[in-house]
Amino acid sequence: MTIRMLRRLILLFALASLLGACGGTPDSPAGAGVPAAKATRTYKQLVVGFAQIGAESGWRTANTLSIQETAQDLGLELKFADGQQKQENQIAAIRGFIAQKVDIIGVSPIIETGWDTVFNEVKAAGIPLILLDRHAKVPDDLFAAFIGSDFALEGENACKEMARLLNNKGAIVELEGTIGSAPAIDRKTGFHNCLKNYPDMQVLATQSGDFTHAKGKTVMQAFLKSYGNGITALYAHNDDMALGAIEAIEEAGLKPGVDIKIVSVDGVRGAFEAMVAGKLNVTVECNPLLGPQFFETALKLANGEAIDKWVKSEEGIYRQDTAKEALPKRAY
Ligand code: GYE
Repeated sequence: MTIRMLRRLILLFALASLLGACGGTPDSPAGAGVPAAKATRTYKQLVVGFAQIGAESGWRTANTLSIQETAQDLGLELKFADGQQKQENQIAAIRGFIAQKVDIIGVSPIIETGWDTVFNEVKAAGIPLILLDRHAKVPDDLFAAFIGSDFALEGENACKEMARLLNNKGAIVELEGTIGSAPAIDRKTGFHNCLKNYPDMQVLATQSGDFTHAKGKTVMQAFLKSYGNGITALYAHNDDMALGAIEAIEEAGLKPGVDIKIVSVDGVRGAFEAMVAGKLNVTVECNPLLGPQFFETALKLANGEAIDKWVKSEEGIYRQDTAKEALPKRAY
């Protein structure tokens, strides 16, 4: 074979392999019996459905914003459903996400019970489920991860703060969150368990204010009517109810934060303003900015990566003395 012939042969070979590379379908396997490697997903290829509770509090508004803004920043497709405080709406939204074949479903269950049927449907559809913020009473195999706070620890911390404010002695009224919800159940349990260490601190009454400002105010009015000056402190399961109660206390001619010491949970801006004004004593932080952790976990699940079953939030405790300095730095 001459050098010329050899050159031609090499050229022909190169051309043939180039044509082969261009002509194949992109999805065709590399060769018979060799499966195509599974591509790693990116955020831009992810479709996530999220069934939110509603808009009952400042915490919830901040939580929704965090989810929507993070989705936008990451460039993923978010299907967002507002449950308007109704479990049946959240269940219908989840069923809609299954029908739309989303990659991942997230839900913040309004109450702990009543989810088994729909969660089983999610499982049967092979879609990973993330519980965001609130957990549900279901078997462990029905959800992939829970992302959120330790509500019982928040209740315990609230009790310790209360003991410090009251010098271990006082009569407390308790504004409970939505009945049957994880934060209401655990914040109550954590608080009451810790109270056993303080025999001179009693809870006079517990009633639900459904986590809203308006109901916090009306229930506090009823507490004041029944117990009047006998109340030395208020424990509210969230800031919004405490802020409503502050109005009721002032309207009754008493000084919130002084005549009635107040400890609440969340750490929203309004609570910091009330602390600066001397009307609220302590807020135990509960972080609503869960968007980044939510989508990070969603992407890992879509790619079959290992994840933690409980992704915990990091939170602090804020008192009046540091409120002024902390206020400008608050993100919600
Ligand atoms: O504390 C309250 C909101 O589930 C942790 O829900 C959340 C709670 C939060 O309505 O303000």
